[in-house]
Amino acid sequence: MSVATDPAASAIAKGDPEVFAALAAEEQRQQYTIELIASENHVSRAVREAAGSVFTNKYAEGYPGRRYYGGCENMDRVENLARDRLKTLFKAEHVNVQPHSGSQANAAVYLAVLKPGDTILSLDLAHGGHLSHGLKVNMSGLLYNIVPYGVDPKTEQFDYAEIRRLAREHHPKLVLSGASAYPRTIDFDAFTEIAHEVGAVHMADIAHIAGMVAVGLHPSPVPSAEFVTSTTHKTLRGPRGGIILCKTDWAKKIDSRIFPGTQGGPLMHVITAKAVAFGEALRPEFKDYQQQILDNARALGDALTALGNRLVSGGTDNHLMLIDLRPNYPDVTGRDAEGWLERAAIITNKNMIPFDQRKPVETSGLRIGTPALTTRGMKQNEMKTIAGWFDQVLRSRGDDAVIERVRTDVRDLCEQFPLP
Ligand code: DSN
Repeated sequence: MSVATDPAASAIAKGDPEVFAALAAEEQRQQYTIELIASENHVSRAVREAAGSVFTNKYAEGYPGRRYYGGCENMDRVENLARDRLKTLFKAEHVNVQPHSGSQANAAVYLAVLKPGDTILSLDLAHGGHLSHGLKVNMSGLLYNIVPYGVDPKTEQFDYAEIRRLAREHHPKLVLSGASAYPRTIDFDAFTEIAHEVGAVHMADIAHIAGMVAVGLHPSPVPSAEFVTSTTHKTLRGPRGGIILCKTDWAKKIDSRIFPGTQGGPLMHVITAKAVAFGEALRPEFKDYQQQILDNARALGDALTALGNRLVSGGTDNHLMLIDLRPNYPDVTGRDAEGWLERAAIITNKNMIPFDQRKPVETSGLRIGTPALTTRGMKQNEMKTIAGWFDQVLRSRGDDAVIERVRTDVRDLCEQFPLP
């Protein structure tokens, strides 16, 4: 059994066989599946070591130099390293590395800027937005008045004139840019201009594209936006978690909205892993990695298009694409496609496409992306092969024999590209 965790050396294997069985099975699953979920990645051994380290044992409420517990000398060291590296990476004035997640980071910005009932202008979830940007049953939608913008029906891209019109009409206090399913370059400067024109602040959530922004392969919102939030585990390839970057004027307020505003003790083992990941992202190889993500996305998109697929907005500028299943596979829903592909060891997620007529549990689209496969060392040739398998599974409408054959081929390919 080729699992990364050696059973002979594993304390879990010795003391808790039930949990070890799940862990070993997950390592096998990750090794032998093609991970196309655009928001997932495989972190380095160093990041995993940090996330599983003794830093998990410690309370360190507060910030470096101002803690509410004794024994925090090494907590300060590692949090300062994470902060300094993150500031360098994004050329930010102030950073906070304590948010437990992207949603926590977003909540802290809302609480710093807004009062309940204030208006946020943000991307509609059905057009590629995120639940923490205003879903009715999320704290963002429960506490604030959400005015959604969508994409243009023809281009399926942002129409900045329309976003400006909405801002002038509704006078938001916060204009939110950023998305979880938008395949095109975002003009963050245009969002800042729109926000400032109506006296609002601009918050950019770059969770998906943070890796590309860090290396200059996507325009950065950091110079113009008051706030930039992100997760650390997508293209940035760190541990699961969140971060906030902001202008110096907002530093004190933001820090206080994280602790004690919305969180207690920081997850110091995760902050340690963030420090390691930011260190990795500062190395020149990280830019090569981001470029390869983009090259792979382009190759995958081109291969799928050559097979007759329609990509929302006609293509991709970043790491992800949205496939409109309707033209090539009539009557196949995103839910069907996700399920059949999973049986063939190709992992994707169903996703609404703009103006989707189907329900969110069904959908007419699939979202796929290349960060995880690129980490394993796959390149353009593998993307072409994967596009072919994708098409065979969907065209066969989940035929058992086709799925079995593709599953075997996927296993052979994965064998050649071990996890980090
Ligand atoms: N759930 C993430 C995604 O898949 O895009 C966003 O938080």
